[in-house]
Amino acid sequence: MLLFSQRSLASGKVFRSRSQLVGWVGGVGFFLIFLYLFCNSDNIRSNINVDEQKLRPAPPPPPAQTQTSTSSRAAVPTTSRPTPTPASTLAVASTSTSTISTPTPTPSSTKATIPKKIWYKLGPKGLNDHTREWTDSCIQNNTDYKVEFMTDSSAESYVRRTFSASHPDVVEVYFNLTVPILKADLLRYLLLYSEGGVYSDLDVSCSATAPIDEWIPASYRDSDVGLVVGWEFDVGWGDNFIREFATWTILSKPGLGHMWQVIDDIIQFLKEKVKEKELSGVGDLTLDMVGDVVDATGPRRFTRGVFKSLEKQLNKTAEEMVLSAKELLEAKLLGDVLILPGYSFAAGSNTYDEKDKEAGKVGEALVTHHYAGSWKNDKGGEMRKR
Ligand SMILES: *[C@@H]1O[C@H](CO)[C@@H](O)[C@H](O)[C@H]1NC(C)=O
Ligand SMILES: *[C@@H]1O[C@H](CO)[C@@H](O)[C@H](O)[C@H]1NC(C)=O
Ligand SMILES: CC(=O)N[C@H]1CO[C@H](CO)[C@@H](O)[C@@H]1O
Repeated sequence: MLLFSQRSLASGKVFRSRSQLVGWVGGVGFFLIFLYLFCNSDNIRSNINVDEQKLRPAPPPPPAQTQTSTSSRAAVPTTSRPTPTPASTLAVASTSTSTISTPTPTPSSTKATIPKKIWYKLGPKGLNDHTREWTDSCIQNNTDYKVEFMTDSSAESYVRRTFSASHPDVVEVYFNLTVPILKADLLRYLLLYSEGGVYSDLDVSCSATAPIDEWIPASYRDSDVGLVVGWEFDVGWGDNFIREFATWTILSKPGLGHMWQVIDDIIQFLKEKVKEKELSGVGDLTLDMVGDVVDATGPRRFTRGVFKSLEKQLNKTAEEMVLSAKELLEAKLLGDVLILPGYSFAAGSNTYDEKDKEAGKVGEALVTHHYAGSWKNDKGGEMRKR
């Protein structure tokens, strides 16, 4: 606005009469008011949305603490990095999958901050030397964070305790599911939805120089940040691939509508698969039947769900939001979702220009994902002994 009026003055118009001056000033005033309303219509809209969200009931109550598990040994991890999927296969990248269920009432975000708690999920074999070292790096460099290692059984108790009253269908799906990776994916979204905090896979190590409290850049610490995600693939792949958020590390406030969207989409997807394959329940689903895990419950499911939820919150299309948040060298806030650049959580799968590196525009890796992928067997992970 200031810039605009200075420019008008700078143009050095000469007014021959007072009425001409008044008329000109009035016209400019009108135009400025119009311009202001036009520019702010988005803000006005999102404020309305936020207020609507605040009127909605609270999320399920947080569960009581579960026990911390002791660990045993597991196989030495193998490393294999995924590559992004060509965009041509993804008609659904941005648009919604059909949602049959009625939307679950959830607030979009609360005034609360992201809880200082790190969540891990152990497989039946517990930790090994590698995962112990990696999880230690996060725990020891963030001593003010509580840490909880969920086990198969503590996770089931937690899901039952937390969601039985409000979402019995979710509990039923969780208990029936047998494929470990599908269960583990669903669990992380359920934990982040009900409890919030930092979810981390066991094969992730943390920077020793950037504590979690500093992962949100200083310029955003006063903003309403509900969810912090990092691009898994963003820079160095051209344009013809699907952008997705890493799910090995996610930070969230509890009760986010974005997270519920992801959960709801997964429940619908699994139920539809059961119908399509004419099974008796989700317990009969195998890894083969669900197709690509990345799409079913993993990073692309998560990314689509978050953008679908943001579409409703911000009245923008996923495409325009992705375009505004791609090839990031700095964090970008969309609504209450803070998207970190590829180098933050996935330095190994993003490549940057030398000149950007030299100019110091490429920041440090906050976490390193070691791609141990214990779920990458034909059963989708370590099976529990029944
Ligand atoms: C869960 O399993 C029970 C018992 O097999 C079955 O009756 C029910 O339909 C299943 N529910 C889902 C959602 O798969
Ligand atoms: C959302 O945006 C579209 C186009 O940008 C506009 O036509 C529509 O009226 C908007 N809806 C709301 C609820 O603001
Ligand atoms: C500053 C700090 O606490 N650094 C620790 C980060 O984690 C590594 C691995 O556990 C430790 O060796 C550092 O001392």
